[in-house]
Parts: sequence; C-alpha cells; structure tokens
Amino acid sequence: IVPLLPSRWHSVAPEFGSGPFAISVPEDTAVGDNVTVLPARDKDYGFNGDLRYSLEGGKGKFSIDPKSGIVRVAAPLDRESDPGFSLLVVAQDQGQPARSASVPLKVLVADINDNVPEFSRTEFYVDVKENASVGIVLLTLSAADPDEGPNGTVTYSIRTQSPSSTPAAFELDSSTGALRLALTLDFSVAQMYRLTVGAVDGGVPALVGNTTSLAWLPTPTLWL
Ligand SMILES: [Ca+2]
Ligand SMILES: [Ca+2]
Ligand SMILES: [Ca+2]
Repeated sequence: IVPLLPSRWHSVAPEFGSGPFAISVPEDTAVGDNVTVLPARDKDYGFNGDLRYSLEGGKGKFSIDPKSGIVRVAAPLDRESDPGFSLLVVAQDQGQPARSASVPLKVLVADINDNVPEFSRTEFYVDVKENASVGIVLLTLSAADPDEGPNGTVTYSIRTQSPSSTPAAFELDSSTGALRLALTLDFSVAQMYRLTVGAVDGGVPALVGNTTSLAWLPTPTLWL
C-alpha cells in the first residue's frame, strides 16, 4: 500500500539559499558551455520535493537544465550589444499545488578583445600646398573600437611613408590621430606621399587596423 500523503504534509517550498547571485561570463564563452548552477533544496519527499528548474529573462541567450539546474549559454554572447542580463531562476516542485521559489541571477558579460580598430574609410586624401607650414594639422584620423577599456583604446602610428624621407615628412599624434606636416615640402622632390597608418588597440594580443592616407600636392600654378 502506498500511503497518500495529505496535502498538509506538503509544507515547504523550495529554497535557494541566500541570493541574489552575480556571475561574470566572458563574451567568447561557447554555446553549450556551463555558466553556473544554483541548486535549490526542498525538504519534502516524493513529488513534493522533486524540483524542476526554469529561467526567466536573458533574451534567449541562456538555458537551464530542468533537472540539474545547470545554466548554460544558449546563443552567442556579445558584450558590445548586451553587456549584462538579469535572469530569474525558478525552482518548482511537482506537488499539488506546486510550490516554487525564485532567485535573481545577474550575468555580467566580460569583455574580450574581439573588435579590430576600424577606420571610417580605407583611404583618406588630403591636399597640401607646397608652402604649407610645418606643424599644420592636415587631417585627423580616427578609428573606432567598441571594446572596453584597453581593448578599445586606440594608438595611431605611421607605418610606411612613400617616398621615404629623413626626417619623416609627416608625424602622427599617437593618441589623437592628428596628422601633421613635419617637413617643408618641395614639389620637385615629391608630388604625392602615400602613408600607411596603423591603429592598434591595447588588448592582449593587440589587434591592428590599417588605412592609407594620400597627401597630394596640387600642381603649382605656372605664371607665364
Ligand atoms: Ca563582441
Ligand atoms: Ca579592440
Ligand atoms: Ca569585446
């Protein structure tokens, strides 16, 4: 004979222990990887103590195993579009009526250096008059990097100058991207300079974006 437990025996709801809980997950965590587990306890026996877990919130990025309560990544994460999620982990017993408990779970998505600094254009052109003064800002280059902190901090440098000169004909402010004339130009020496400019972020390993800048000296007017 299986004794039927009177409903008054179903006395306790599941318990999660002390929350809320917060965890940090790198944005490159693979789909299917475990994130955390928040096991609940239920002191009842049988159906009244048999828990099923479910998850609320998280925009479909996380799933929970109904039996073990293991939270997993269900879709690729991207800190740049969603830096954090507020989830609710629910544990429900199988009693009649069912009793449940829930606990907030904050998931912070930790940054990975997954964006290369990107210039708004692949080529920039600038006209420079032959008599332009040394030190004048010809162009301010800017590369966007949406990563966080050093991963998104961009440093600029001139990688190549063609034709070359000593000293270099241009200098680039490594933090502002301001490209300055560093030499008095001479049309008879060069009519055009081609620079390759690099933008390096501060991540480890660092990611490098490139662009080309053409400094063009218009033909001087000949007065006859
Ligand atoms: Ca990302
Ligand atoms: Ca970056
Ligand atoms: Ca990132």
